[in-house]
Amino acid sequence: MVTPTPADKFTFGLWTIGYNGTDPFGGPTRPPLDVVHAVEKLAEIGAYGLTFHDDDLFAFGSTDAERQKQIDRLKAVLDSTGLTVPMVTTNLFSPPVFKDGGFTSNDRAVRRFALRKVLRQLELGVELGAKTFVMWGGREGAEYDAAKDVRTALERYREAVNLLGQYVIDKGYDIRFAIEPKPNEPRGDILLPTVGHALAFIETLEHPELVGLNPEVGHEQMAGLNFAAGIAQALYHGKLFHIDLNGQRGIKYDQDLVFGHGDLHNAFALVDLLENGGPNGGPSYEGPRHFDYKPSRTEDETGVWDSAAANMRTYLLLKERAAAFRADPEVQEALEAARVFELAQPTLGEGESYDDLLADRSAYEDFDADAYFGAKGFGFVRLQQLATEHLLGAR
Ligand code: ASC
Ligand code: MN
Ligand code: MN
Ligand code: MN
Repeated sequence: MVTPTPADKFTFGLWTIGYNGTDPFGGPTRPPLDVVHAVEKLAEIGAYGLTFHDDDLFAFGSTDAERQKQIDRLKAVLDSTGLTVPMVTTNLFSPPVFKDGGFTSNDRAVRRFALRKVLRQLELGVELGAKTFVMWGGREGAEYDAAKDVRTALERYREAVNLLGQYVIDKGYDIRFAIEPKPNEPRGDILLPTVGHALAFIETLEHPELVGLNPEVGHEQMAGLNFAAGIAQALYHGKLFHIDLNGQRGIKYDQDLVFGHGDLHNAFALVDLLENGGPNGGPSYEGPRHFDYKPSRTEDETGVWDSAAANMRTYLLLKERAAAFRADPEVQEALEAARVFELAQPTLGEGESYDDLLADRSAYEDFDADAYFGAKGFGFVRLQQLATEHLLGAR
């Protein structure tokens, strides 16, 4: 049950297992990881797919021949292992040309170059069968208020995403876009910093149906937000197109720890939501469970594969615990007592108008607000303790 198989749809970024340990204070602690070896190892440990930025596979500035050679090597190992590429993305953050962003750089030539780089990677993604194209705008932002006209930058962002949407419509491609919010790092402040900001932006697009979200656990937690709650809202709006799972411990730099090596309670709530759909049902997520983590720079290659396996094992353990939580009769009774199911009941009766509500004396004039809940509680703490005991394997 906790042995991953491709049916679990676990995917990894090539940049995750390929992270060589470079951070702002030190260079690499591990040698480069070749893509063929990476895909073979991922297949061995039970993963379903690989994702990548263009520059993860072929270095920025590669000749067409060098680029094609790497694509051919990738295709061959995908064939021999059966691994898939369900998502691709573009690096618009590492090359110095993107130091003020890609789609929203103040410099127009950079913006045009960024769009060409994205279109090229989009073509490759479609060729490899990817269904999602992620856009993480890590450099789209600023350190200084005077340096970036945010409203105009959003207009350029919109122009770029509209162009991409029109492109896939005209070409008839079966691929959708997923915006990945992040509040800061590497920029002091990043545009579309949270799930909520991105949801509002998407509604302004010419083809909002083509664009959803790729929320990352740590990115929302860097903003002090509840990730599982953000995912519930993304699902509610039909915008959970993809997901980046990892671990983060509070409001600090982007840690990209192994999934669960952070707020484990919230990871439990998240897996319960993704796998069981929430106590009152609702739209569900069927896409890949994608890990965007970084094996810590303290680890050697064995540690890299141990950490990759740890992501999947923790997810499956949480899935097992969440199923036991939902199946526990005492939990069902506690949910009932906490009125969690009552929330599914509309506030107005069928066909009831505001006039009917205004005429209902029991709703207001005769409603004793002080007495109503004075003596009785909801029992939310008991419910959370039951969740905690299931999470701990104590029930
Ligand atoms: C992505 C993505 C991120 C960043 C980061 C690069 O595509 O989802 O969070 O790039 O992992 O280091
Ligand atoms: Mn991150
Ligand atoms: Mn990510
Ligand atoms: Mn990341």
